[in-house]
Amino acid sequence: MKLKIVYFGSSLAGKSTNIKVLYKMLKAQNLVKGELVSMQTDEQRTLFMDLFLTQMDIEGIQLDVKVMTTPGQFRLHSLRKVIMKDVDGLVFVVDSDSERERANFLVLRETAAVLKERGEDLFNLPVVVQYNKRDLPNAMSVDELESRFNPWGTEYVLAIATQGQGVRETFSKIVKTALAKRYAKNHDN
Ligand SMILES: Nc1nc2c(ncn2[C@@H]2O[C@H](COP(=O)(O)OP(=O)(O)OP(=O)(O)O)[C@@H](O)[C@H]2O)c(=O)[nH]1
Ligand SMILES: [Mg+2]
Repeated sequence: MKLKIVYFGSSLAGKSTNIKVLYKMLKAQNLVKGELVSMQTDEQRTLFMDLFLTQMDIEGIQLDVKVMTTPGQFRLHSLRKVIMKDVDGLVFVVDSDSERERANFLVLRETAAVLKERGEDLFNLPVVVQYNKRDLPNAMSVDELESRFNPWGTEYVLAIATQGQGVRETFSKIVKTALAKRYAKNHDN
């Protein structure tokens, strides 16, 4: 079975950090296939995407998961649309920095629009919300973040991606949620 998981969120929210840390963790367990591909500008901002493939065996069923990030910079709208093709599950990486509140909101709105252009409804897709940068002194409270950035009422994970905290948990949750949705889809006729 194949799954495509996309991490989205505002620029600098920590998407690439999540993917890099996750790649390392999974590689140490021999669960990745090939290299981590990252394309970034000189300022370390994602220009196109980050991508890697994992292969795992769950109860005898082989699961291939393609993990990707979108580029957060606003001008890269058309790339985000391409990357969302056939997505099975999304991780919304939210920057807890109170100064990034508007950036988080704008990316949520834009992602909904990008998916709508593809005929998909962001609010009906499997999503896990990750509140990243919990180490920042000016981090917004979880209650505030929940009321603004979790319109799905879905599970959330608190993370400090730079320290690896919450990274694996986020990934496990989205794989589980996306698989459950896929299973339900295949059995509802
Ligand atoms: N303090 C803190 N910094 C973090 C955390 N996660 C990521 N960062 C830092 O935030 C900056 C941006 O992280 P990236 O992972 O490159 O952000 P991105 O979402 O990929 O950004 P774009 O590629 O522009 O969309 C880097 O300097 C990271 O080291 C965290 O949990 N806490
Ligand atoms: Mg990036």
